[in-house]
Amino acid sequence: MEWEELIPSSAGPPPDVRRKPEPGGRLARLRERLSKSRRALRAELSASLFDRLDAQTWERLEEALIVADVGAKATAEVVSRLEAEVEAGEVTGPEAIEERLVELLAGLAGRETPRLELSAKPSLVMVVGVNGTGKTTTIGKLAAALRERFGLEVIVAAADTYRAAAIEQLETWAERAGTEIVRGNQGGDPGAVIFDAIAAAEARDADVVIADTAGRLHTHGNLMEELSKVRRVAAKRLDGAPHETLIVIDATTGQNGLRQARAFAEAVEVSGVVLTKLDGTAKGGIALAIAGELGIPVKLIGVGEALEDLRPFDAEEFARALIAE
Ligand SMILES: Nc1nc2c(ncn2[C@@H]2O[C@H](COP(=O)(O)OP(=O)(O)OP(=O)(O)O)[C@@H](O)[C@H]2O)c(=O)[nH]1
Ligand SMILES: [Mg+2]
Repeated sequence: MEWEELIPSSAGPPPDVRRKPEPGGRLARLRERLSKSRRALRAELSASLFDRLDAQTWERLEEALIVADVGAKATAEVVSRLEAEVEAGEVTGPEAIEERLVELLAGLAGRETPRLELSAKPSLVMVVGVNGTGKTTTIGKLAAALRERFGLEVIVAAADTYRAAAIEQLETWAERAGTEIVRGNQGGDPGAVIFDAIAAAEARDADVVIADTAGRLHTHGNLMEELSKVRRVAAKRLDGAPHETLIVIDATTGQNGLRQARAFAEAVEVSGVVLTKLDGTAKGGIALAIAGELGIPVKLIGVGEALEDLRPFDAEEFARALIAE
């Protein structure tokens, strides 16, 4: 999926947009980034798995999907459906079976194309999540993509006033992304920083404010309450804000990530998931199951530590990158 599909803007990208072609193509690069998950799947799902079809075939497929963290329920659904279709003669031949598997896996993530809602000016994007999941890094990458691909003026708000060095870290990313930063003082009120950032965006006619927030454990009641308070402050200050609330989940934490997302969704209305560190895990299958489990779409995925390692999530492309030879 292209960035332009994730963020449809009537104006379209500016003419001077810097398009970096991906060496070998997008799918090839995604495959390479997901190589750990691919390898884990391939261990079971060898090229010849669908050459001979018996009970063992389906067991091995099930095993492979479970190992890749597609989740027990989703795996059972996909495998029994595929088996039934094959037995009914609706799908025949190894290649067609593999193709149908890709389709069924992609279908787990739902049929709707995910969108980032940034049509208001300014729009506020709040980024939340447990400590160390990749919030600040994602903000840097997203700010760069919005600026470079859409010509949007972005202001990042250093509303993680809690962790030492958090402000400096965001400053470094803002510099890399070429965006402005609004900062408060360490230990200060995060709501006030967002308040100031919105005012700055209005004054400068900027398009998007992206607010970093302190990492917090989803089990920590006081901190979750603070987050919903920050959200209320933003909502009062700016119509419709926050326009997006993205929860950042570290893919390597597997099913625990689902628990985190549920708790955050209770405290603040979460509009999308960013799944990070997919390059460092064999559990990439969670990207496909997460939307069905949570009812919240995955909108972006992180596949590395560099500025360009964030991409719109496309379930079919993702399933293909995981499965297809
Ligand atoms: N491999 C890989 N590493 C990532 C990705 N996203 C973030 N990281 C790394 O994860 C670590 C934590 O990232 P941060 O952006 O600081 O995470 P955070 O959620 O802001 O952390 P706190 O502010 O402490 O809660 C850093 O070392 C990042 O480079 C990714 O997609 N892939
Ligand atoms: Mg951070």
